[in-house]
Amino acid sequence: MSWAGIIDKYREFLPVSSKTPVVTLNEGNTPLVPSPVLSDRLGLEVYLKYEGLNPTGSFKDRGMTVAVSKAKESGASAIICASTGNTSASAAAYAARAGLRCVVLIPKGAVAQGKLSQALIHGARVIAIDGNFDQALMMVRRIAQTEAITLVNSVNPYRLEGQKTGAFEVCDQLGGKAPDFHAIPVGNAGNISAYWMGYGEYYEKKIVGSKPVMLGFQAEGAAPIVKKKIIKDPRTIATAIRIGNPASWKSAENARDSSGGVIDTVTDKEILEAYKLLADKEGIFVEPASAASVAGVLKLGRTGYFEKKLKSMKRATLVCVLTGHGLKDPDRAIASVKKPKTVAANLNAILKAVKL
Ligand code: AN7
Repeated sequence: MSWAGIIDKYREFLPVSSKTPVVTLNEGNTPLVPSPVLSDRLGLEVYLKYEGLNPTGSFKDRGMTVAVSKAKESGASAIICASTGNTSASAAAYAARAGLRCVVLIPKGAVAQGKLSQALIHGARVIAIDGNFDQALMMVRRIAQTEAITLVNSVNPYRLEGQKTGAFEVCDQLGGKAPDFHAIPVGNAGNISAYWMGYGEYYEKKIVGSKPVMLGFQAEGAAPIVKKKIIKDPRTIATAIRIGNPASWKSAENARDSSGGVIDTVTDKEILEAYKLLADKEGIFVEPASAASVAGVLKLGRTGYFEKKLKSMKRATLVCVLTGHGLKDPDRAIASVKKPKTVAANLNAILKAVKL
């Protein structure tokens, strides 16, 4: 078998041993797709790391295979997480495969349908709280302290260990080079921290000769890191990143500052424009949160950021992580387009409607 998941592929970089029971759905190995439209607009060589093609449709599977394998190794019988949706979908699937019970806390009414259906169909016990993600995270942290249940949010270090393999793959796919720029949406800030860790490890081991400039993007109404304060009531249509007090706040700042990068905001309007652009011009369907990385680099492009930064770099490469699949949030897609027209079942009416 050629690909058996990220633990099999990157074992030497991960905290596993021959005794660890590997719980995998063959996550990882996602395509790095060239983006002609963004390359043209930005004057860079742009690639899209399509993480929506992981087994449960988001990047969360990379961290979850490690967290759930380690939970099983430690003899746990149950896992718990708070989630804006994707973590719960992934936790539920890996728990099902591992034979563990799974409990998830979600903010009521703020999780996209695709994600909710995943958590439920995999048999997780789903509790909606009358509150937001930050409150849900606080609750599960408390529960995991006193109850016999393993927390699998990204405060569990095994999650970031698994997620750092995204950076390894990008470098491997670029032929043993790190990109010059790495753009990524920021919610709870685990993924930007994990990528920075991954690039750092490949650099330390001299597998690559440089590290990228890290570019993180938060939604305008949910941008605690940019605004340097906790947002009590975060708001954005990108529900995945509707987070006001990120768990990995400090390490995200470290990734930004050590790499000479930026963490900036994008408006919901900019997110939706990038979402449509990817679908219309590149044939790639992502959920709104994922489009934040693309919205962000387009914004930086408009302000001349790359030209200023690039004086010395020729043919610079930029990788945007597309964190989740568009099918996660079908309601948003339907709300963003014209509804299909119904016509009589006859050829004339159909041809008239098609307007060839
Ligand atoms: C599609 O599922 O926090 O900055 O509970 O689902 O590592 O949090 C999801 C986050 C970006 C932000 N894109 O990543 C959850 C959750 C998508 C996401 C993020 C999330 P982090």
